[in-house]
Amino acid sequence: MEDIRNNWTKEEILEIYNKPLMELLYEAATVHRQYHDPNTVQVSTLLSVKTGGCPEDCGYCPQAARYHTDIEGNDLMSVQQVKAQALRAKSSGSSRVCMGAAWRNVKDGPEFDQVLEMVRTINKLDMEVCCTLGMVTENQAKRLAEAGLYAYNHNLDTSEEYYKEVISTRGYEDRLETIENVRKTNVTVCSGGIIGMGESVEDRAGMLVALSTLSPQPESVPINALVAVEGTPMEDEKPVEIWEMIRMVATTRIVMPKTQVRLSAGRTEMTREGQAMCFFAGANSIFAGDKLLTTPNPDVNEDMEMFNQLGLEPQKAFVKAPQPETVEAADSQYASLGEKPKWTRPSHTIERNEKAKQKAVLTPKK
Ligand code: SAM
Ligand code: DTB
Ligand code: SF4
Repeated sequence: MEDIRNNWTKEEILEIYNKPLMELLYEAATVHRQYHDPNTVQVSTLLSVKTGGCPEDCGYCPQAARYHTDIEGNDLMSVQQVKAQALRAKSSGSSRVCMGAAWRNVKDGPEFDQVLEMVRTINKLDMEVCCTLGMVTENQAKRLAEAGLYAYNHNLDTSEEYYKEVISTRGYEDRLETIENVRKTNVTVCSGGIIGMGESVEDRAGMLVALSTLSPQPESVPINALVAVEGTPMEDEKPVEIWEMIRMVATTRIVMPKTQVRLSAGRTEMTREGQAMCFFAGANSIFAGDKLLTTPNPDVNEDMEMFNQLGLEPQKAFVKAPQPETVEAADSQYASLGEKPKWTRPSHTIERNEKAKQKAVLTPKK
């Protein structure tokens, strides 16, 4: 029953997205049941291991140093701190820890070595380990794989066309190249995007074309609703309507049937009924814990109550792919190459990003 298509066109995807809602839901739920247990939802916990001070200009991101948001920046956490948080996440029902760093790209050196040790430590707790550290080279991806990394998150965020309206400090091709580098290892790929950034429905479909034509398709696709943070260029974007989220989840499910579709940022604004419709439409993963990276997320107890009401069970670790082995640092085959990769720097002007930057210059940080 392998009928995964890697040739979806934008027109086909738009046709799915715009179907009458009841048709769309029925179709998505039917596909969902062919490939997944509809009563199981994978639960991940996010851990911001290095927060704020990022050199990039991503228009949605509170961690970009050039905008003034009131988040608290932090240097890289210690391995012991990460271990303690991972144990807490495990005891509250999470099967995966996703470690995020506010970096443009990974740099070989002591900080990356420390992240590799975090990966080894969490894999030894028998939890799936995911990292999202910005762009990575092939050698860096291999070193992460060797440490026992289960997944690497690197979002395409939107369509190639709209990307130029969101970020000027890197190109879409950098994102695709990083995903290719991860694909050269056994680490699974997690890549998705954000809706509610002022993009058109065509851009949403364009992003789904880019993701669904990857071969193989990403094992996991997070769908985020923009969290409009004060001080960022997108602070005034209006909230995403639940119907848009449901349509996006359902369309993602239909074009990427085997993928875990994650209902990601934005759940604090959704009712339980709204989230239930997203699960019906094929979402089968969430981030749990009262914080995403820097912004709020529903309380774990509330989520557990919702799971009980809906009869949902958290997915066990390593049911979709086997647990990787961890190679200790001393036995590593892949030395640090001290690479200085040439990721692109388009540096075109994005008006709203410039405005937010100017505003930050005029209003010094509290
Ligand atoms: N610095 C790395 C990178 O950009 O790849 C990893 C961390 S970055 C915060 C991970 C992802 O979080 C982004 O690609 C974006 O999709 C998501 N994100 C960041 N800020 C967001 C916001 N305000 N609302 C929704 N999603 C957001
Ligand atoms: C993803 O797609 N969403 C997560 C995770 N991958 C890294 C991050 C959401 C961040 C929301 C804004 C914040 O909390 O800073
Ligand atoms: Fe930096 Fe990632 Fe935020 Fe962009 S999304 S500013 S790269 S932390």
